[in-house]
Amino acid sequence: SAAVRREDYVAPAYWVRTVELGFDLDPAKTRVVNRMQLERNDALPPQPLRLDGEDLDVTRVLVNGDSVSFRHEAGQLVIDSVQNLPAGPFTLEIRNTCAPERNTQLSGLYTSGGGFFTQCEAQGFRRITYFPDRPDVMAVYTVTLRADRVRYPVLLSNGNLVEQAELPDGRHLATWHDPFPKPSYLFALVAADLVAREQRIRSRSGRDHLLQVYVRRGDLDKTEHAMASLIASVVWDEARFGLPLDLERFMIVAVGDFNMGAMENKGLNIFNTKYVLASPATATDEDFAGIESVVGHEYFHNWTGNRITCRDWFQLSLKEGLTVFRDQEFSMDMVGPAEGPGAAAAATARAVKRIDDVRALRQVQFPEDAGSMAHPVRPDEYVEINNFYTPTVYEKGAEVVRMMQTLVGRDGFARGMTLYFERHDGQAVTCDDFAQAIADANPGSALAVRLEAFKRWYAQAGTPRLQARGAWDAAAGRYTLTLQQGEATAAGRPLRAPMVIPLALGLVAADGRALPLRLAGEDAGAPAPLERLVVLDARETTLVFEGLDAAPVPSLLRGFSAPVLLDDGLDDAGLLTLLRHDADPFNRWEAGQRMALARLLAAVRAEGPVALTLDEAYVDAMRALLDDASADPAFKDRVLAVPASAVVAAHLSPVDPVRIDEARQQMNRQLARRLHEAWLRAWDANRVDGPYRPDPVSAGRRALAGRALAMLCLDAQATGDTVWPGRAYQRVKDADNMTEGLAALRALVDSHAELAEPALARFHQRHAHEALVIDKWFMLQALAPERDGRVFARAKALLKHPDFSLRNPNRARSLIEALCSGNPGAFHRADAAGCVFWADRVLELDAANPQLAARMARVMDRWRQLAEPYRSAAREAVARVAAKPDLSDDVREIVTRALE
Ligand code: DPP
Ligand code: ZN
Repeated sequence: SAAVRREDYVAPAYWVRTVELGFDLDPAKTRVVNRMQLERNDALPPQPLRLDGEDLDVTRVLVNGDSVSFRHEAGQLVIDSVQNLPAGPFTLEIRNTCAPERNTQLSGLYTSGGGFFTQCEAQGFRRITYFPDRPDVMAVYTVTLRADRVRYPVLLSNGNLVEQAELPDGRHLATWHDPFPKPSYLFALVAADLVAREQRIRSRSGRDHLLQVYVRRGDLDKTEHAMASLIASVVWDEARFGLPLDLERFMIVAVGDFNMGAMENKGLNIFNTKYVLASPATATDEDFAGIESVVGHEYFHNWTGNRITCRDWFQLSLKEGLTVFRDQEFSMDMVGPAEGPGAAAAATARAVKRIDDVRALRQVQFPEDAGSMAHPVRPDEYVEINNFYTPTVYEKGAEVVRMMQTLVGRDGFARGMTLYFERHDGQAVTCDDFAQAIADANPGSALAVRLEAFKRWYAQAGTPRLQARGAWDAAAGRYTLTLQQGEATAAGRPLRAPMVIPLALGLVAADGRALPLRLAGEDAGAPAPLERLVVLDARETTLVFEGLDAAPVPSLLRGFSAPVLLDDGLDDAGLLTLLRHDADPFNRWEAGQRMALARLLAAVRAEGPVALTLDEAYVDAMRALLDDASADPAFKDRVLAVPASAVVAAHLSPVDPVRIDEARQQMNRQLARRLHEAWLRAWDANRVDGPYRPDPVSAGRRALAGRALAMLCLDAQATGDTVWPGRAYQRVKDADNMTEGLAALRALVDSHAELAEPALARFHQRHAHEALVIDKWFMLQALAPERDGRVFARAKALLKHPDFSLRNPNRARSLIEALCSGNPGAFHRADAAGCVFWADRVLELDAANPQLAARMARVMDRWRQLAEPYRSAAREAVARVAAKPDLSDDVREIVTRALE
């Protein structure tokens, strides 16, 4: 189908006030009776009634009880006879059937593990029944489910349970009523054989609520953390934003086949098992953190997304950017407080969370901004909306909200949220409405006075570049900093207007002192702050700092105060000063990463075979940090991590992924060799005793110990040592938690140790019945550093493993996405076999699950930037996919844009 454009928005011609849905659930043929109360939108001239529908069989259409003639046109059911559609309220009844067991797209109503589940965002409801399937049509739903009592003992839908009854023939029914008007994308139903962990809570406002986490029998012992995360989310949203739980009953249901991470259906969140199930034996520290953040995310949607929703899908970031921001803040507050007692102690741990979020942004969103799918946070057009659930809409969208908070302050932002709900509760609105509310609640703020310019963050694609150059006048004690905004990364876009960039900064002396920041013209007698926020809104800004008694090193963009690519021109000496002394832990980390990046880039750019030799200065700095007993283990782990391939690639043109991979591997081997003694000490110092707990302190220690073990095994490969691989193998056998067991397995696999094979076999045998653990087993093999083509060959062979299935999204991602997008060094090959593999899988997947296929197709977004021979191989593969005649809209949009 054709592209949809944001500027073409028109209000709906008909409103739906109430919906009564009746389901006779049957895997082969489910019967749906859909009775709606409609009203013409009298702001528009009378026009035909159009309802969306996909893969449905319609049996009857009645208006006020009478049959009416209709036709099908472009995926819609159209009733032309406007005279039959009265101006006042009328009833429209549709009877249709659908086939859940044949629904491999996992959009709409489908079966998984013998139960029925739904996924309606963005446009799945039209695969259940005919409806104006757009988010600005909000209705009150009453849903009756009828199904076999034995096979489907649990029958759930949104809202509150109002009736349950036994039926003849071994069937039963349940009726649910959701009092909140909602768009169709928030509809959900579940009918399955499940059990629930339950918890009754009384919220701050004194209301009682029932919280439930539904899983398959046998998984109940893995629901404690999800429940704890849900309770923490309820408490946090009320404390931080004054937003209480508005439902008597809040349900989470886990399902093994799910395209997304989770879905915020009103009162009935449906989750990928990956973000619910966790026990120490099956889930890593990262999984525990992921569950906390996704449970939080979906819960927070209840206000930001459900109570106030999107007018149209171009506004997706209205709910997603804001809700990612909220879940990031939640996770950070769970680590420790931002202000008040305990804040100083929590600062580094909070910074580690920020570092992880920024790492993800740079690894995934920055490349998106620089590739064929680059789009603004609020896109202007789409062919398939599912393709726009992107890191730009989510993660960059969250950065935009974060900048608003930075510009108006934490309290000012909370006031803005309050005004947003005062104005728009119960409505479907736009990103403009949100920004306006935050600005209006903070008149005179740096945001309010530049609101129109600030909103370019919603409108312009690409990552803005910012260049900073300083000039030091020792005699005058004056430092002049010139900041210039360059062009953004998005390929082929017109020159953009300057962005509003909040720049948090400090100045650090070579001896480590934080220097006072007195701008020229300010009172020399008054105390000057040690950190400032400067708002850049012009192409060029000059800042003059006076009264300095030492040459400063600029520490810019502290805490990553804006999502830009900064070039500050700092040399090793400056970076070392920041790494050692910066008061901002984020920028300390950044300085260490920048030093590593410079060395990788030099090695990749040099002529001839890649030959990276780490210099003493860098090795000494890393050793000093590793041996610094006062430094936080999680922080050390993040500094010692070699920058990701995508981060290195962002600075290269053309991009040779194999050279990048080679340089990264050499760097890891040298860090392993040269810091051998320090890794031994880190291993010894970071043992975690006692029962497993996923708290950030023990997780940080495990992360660093895991890295030390990986380094010791890597070095053992070079020296012939067998002790460390032996220890790792022992740990695979008897670790009492998945974090340590998996880290040990990875240490063996990544170092290509001989013990990797038996370790993989043992691990598989031990966890054969835990699908989420077997996903890890596949993924770890697909992500191993390539050596002589062995990793690629193994990944290809794993396609035929009896546990592999393309139909299960988690499993497909764990092998295919991991190899194609997570392991560029193995995927890109001179013989083009990686690209052939990719094209085959995308075509295979597209026939069953276009959404998932389109996700995999994104691997080739940046093929144009590749060096030869990888570029030609990639182009050929993309062209082959594009040439397939009956491609889904999803994949077609991705490959067409890639070839444009
Ligand atoms: N399930 C997705 C999310 O929560 C889409 N809303 O972000
Ligand atoms: Zn979301």
